[in-house]
Amino acid sequence: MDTQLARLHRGAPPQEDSFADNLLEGLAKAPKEIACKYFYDEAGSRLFDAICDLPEYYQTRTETALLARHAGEIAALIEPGAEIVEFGAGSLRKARILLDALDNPRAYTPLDISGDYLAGVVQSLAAEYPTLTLRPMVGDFTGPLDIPTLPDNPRRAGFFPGSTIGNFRPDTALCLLRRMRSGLNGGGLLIGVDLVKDPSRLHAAYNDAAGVTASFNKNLLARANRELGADFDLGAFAHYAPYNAGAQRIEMYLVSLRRQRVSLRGQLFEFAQGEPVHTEDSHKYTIESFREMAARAGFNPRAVWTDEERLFSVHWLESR
Ligand code: AVJ
Repeated sequence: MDTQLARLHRGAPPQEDSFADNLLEGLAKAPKEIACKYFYDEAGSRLFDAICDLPEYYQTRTETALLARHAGEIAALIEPGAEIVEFGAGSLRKARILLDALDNPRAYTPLDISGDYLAGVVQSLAAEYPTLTLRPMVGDFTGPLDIPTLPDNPRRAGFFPGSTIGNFRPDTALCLLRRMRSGLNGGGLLIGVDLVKDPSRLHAAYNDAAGVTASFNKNLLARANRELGADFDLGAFAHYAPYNAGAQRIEMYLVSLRRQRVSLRGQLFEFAQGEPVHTEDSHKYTIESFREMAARAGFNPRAVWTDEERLFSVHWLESR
């Protein structure tokens, strides 16, 4: 399917092929790390869906409710006939809420590193939205964005829900927002951002009682075993996800419970007892701090919607 999909970056292989490279590189670093974009293979995506349904994980249901509640207002801001560019084809549920509310959307252009995932998205939407042009593009949206313009040059609107922006360090997030802004050709960006709140609430969301987030984290090791023939002992690593209040972010690690050696593609990697592997950051913002960053990226922060408890925010940023 990959070969039939348009590529976001000419010549570059889809990022799903580079898990091995990232792992070999990241495990040779001190401190060790694995990039969080590799969580989402089929098993990982299923685990993430399970996270979204957890009682402790307020983000998905809060954002979905915000989108549904304010869909009319959002549609008016986006204007009729728009091309929606989604950065990372995430939940079809959110995309549908948006597409259903919009006045005569012209095209839906989901960008994702997984060609298989995009194929499924297109298949689900094609029959439902017969007049919508579907333009899936496989590639890493953190790279250059060369999205060809449609012949009738519709106005673009970016869609970046799920607080994925929180996975990037603030300086990188700023660069990414700048890039998105230029890729949108003057169109605005609808973006979901998780908010700073009581640390115990944040802690619970990443340390759920059922252990789903722990399985999600350890899926990186399981994936390495499945795809690359590594021999990680999943029982010999602990999920550890503290809230760093100074940096306003959740940090996720896999911590080696004993001194051990893991073999991967003919290389041996040593883990000391207690040694962490960093797997994810999830930055939290205040409404004000996020609007400030968006302004520094060249956007004009317009509307913002939040829930009664101020758990999550959805922002409409205009280009200026
Ligand atoms: C999808 C990146 C928003 O940071 O909350 C969930 C991923 N990691 N539980 C997040 C995640 C652990 C999630 N994002």
